[in-house]
Amino acid sequence: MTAFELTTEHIEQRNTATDCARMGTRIEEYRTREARDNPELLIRAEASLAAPAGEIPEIAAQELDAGILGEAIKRHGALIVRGMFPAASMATLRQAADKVIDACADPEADKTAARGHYFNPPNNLRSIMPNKDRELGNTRNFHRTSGSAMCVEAPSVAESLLELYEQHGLKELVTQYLGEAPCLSVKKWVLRRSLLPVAEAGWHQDGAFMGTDINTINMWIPLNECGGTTGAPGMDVVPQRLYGIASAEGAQFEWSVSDSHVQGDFAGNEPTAPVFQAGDAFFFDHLFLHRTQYRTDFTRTRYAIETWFFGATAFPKNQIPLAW
Ligand SMILES: O=C(O)CCC(=O)C(=O)O
Repeated sequence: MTAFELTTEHIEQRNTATDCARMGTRIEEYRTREARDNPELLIRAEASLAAPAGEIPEIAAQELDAGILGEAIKRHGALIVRGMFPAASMATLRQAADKVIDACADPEADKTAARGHYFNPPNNLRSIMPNKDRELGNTRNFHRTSGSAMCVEAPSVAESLLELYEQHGLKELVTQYLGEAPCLSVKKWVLRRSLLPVAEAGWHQDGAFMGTDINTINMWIPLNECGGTTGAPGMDVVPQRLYGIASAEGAQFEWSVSDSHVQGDFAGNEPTAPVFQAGDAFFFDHLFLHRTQYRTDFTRTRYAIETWFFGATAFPKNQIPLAW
């Protein structure tokens, strides 16, 4: 792996017009593309893969390769990679997340003069949404009230992230894991800054709203220490490979799973809340059951970046794929 560091200077020296045009092109490349019918799925129920209970495997960044990632995802649904990204890059990204999330909450941000490295959404963001203004407005509103923002709102930050990922071998890793080139997603590439107090979020599998005829891997990067009893929300997870979407019976949303179902139905794989450090990477797929960690005594904000990668021919169109 490389010693590449992402700095604020690096982001702010970028050409905002070029980055914006490039992000627009990445989105445009998938406008008329459809996923293949009946793609060969990476995850299929196989009795021989039944995993030992209760653990999410952890490795150091130097140990990571596509074989280890594939094995962990197939058997456990998830993998924690310790020390994937350097601390200084994570500090840069915390500052960038503050600026992007604040800009997205600012009603004046869309005025041309206020656009820049931390807010400069491509023009085709509205037209790429199936329900145009209504969908873009609802999506932005959801993020505004959740303390998050889509990376594509700030193409210079998004392009810097792609560079960071590439420098750390992610493009090759994800390509090998998916068995084809990856794409990313307008809707599921997100900067997050938790709001305090943390609201009780629904347990969910992303496949409940993405669909399941897809090949995916999410890389969730905490930008500061969180989880366990650190005082900042990490993730609550069910440490078990699932092969389908769990029942939404009794849950708040049709895509979520009730807490009593989660607490009662996974004997030997009870929910757990791992401790994460800035720069760890938490990989999981669309069948993995999780939620924002919930406790009533959080005192610290948590920053994170969620990046979903999909197979270039096995993607959920409703998440608005974009080319890498
Ligand atoms: O950051 C969080 O708390 C939630 C992230 C999440 O649900 C995801 O990455 O799918």
